[in-house]
Amino acid sequence: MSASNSPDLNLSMDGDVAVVCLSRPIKRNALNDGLIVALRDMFQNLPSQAKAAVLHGEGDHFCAGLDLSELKERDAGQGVMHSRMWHQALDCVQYGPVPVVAALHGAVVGGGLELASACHIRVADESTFYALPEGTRGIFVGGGGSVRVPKLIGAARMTDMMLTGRVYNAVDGERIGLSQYVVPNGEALTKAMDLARRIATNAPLTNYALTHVLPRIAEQPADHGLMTEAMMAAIAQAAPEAKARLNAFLQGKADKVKKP
Ligand code: 1HE
Repeated sequence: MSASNSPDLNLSMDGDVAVVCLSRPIKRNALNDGLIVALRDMFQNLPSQAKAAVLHGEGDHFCAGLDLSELKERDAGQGVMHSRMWHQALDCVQYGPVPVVAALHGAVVGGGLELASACHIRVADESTFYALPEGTRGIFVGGGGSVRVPKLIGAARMTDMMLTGRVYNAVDGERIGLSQYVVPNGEALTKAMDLARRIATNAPLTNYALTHVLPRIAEQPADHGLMTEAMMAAIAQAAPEAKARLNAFLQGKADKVKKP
């Protein structure tokens, strides 16, 4: 089902998981303006039954980043607006209604890495590689990468990637924090779906706190963060669903935490 104005972005529902697919494999899922606007609209208007989402790419690569053929002469003002359009769209992914799990394979480069960084969990298969070729193309990140990527790997590693063109493979990407999981080739989508189904069983308010409140707390000075945490904790534990889940545990009807 195409639920956006772009033929290159598709949505299907798998139970209560929204599965969003970048479907422009002939251009390695490069993100033109139409796709960026479609991503914004898609994540602003996910079906109400969605409790989690998975984002993946069709073909051999997750995403080749900005569609370089659209990088025409822009004046400074137009450049700002273009970058802000990306910010708005990727904010809709990060601060949409549900947690988003990215299933990565092949190239996750430039704006593709910026998009993956806006998701809440990243699962990479062994074919995945990460780069920020903006540094060698004479440009700069413009899709939120300078804010989100250092939060994952630190400013020093991002600086290295951009100054030297360093490419990380899947295993090293997981080691430094670009993904949280590495799986065998071809298994990223399956793993991402498993995680999303599990996430969908959480109390919606807990998922909301993790996707909307935790990143804000992380930006606050410690004493503000602790106050925000106390507020969120009180709101979450007052919800009827929290009480029901806590009672279920106390009555021996809920799963214990198991040693892995
Ligand atoms: C593209 C793009 C693109 C492929 N824009 N058309 N991103 C980059 O600098 C990465 C550029 N792409 C690549 O390095 C490679 O294409 C890949 C490693 C991703 C894949 O390689 P491969 O051998 O599988 O494919 P290909 O033959 O290079 O590309 C297939 C077609 O896709 C080809 O078009 P064709 O008409 O000749 O068939 C390519 O031109 C096209 N294609 N990538 C446009 N990115 C908000 S700021 C963000 C700034 C950035 O993201 S800068 C980094 C951009």
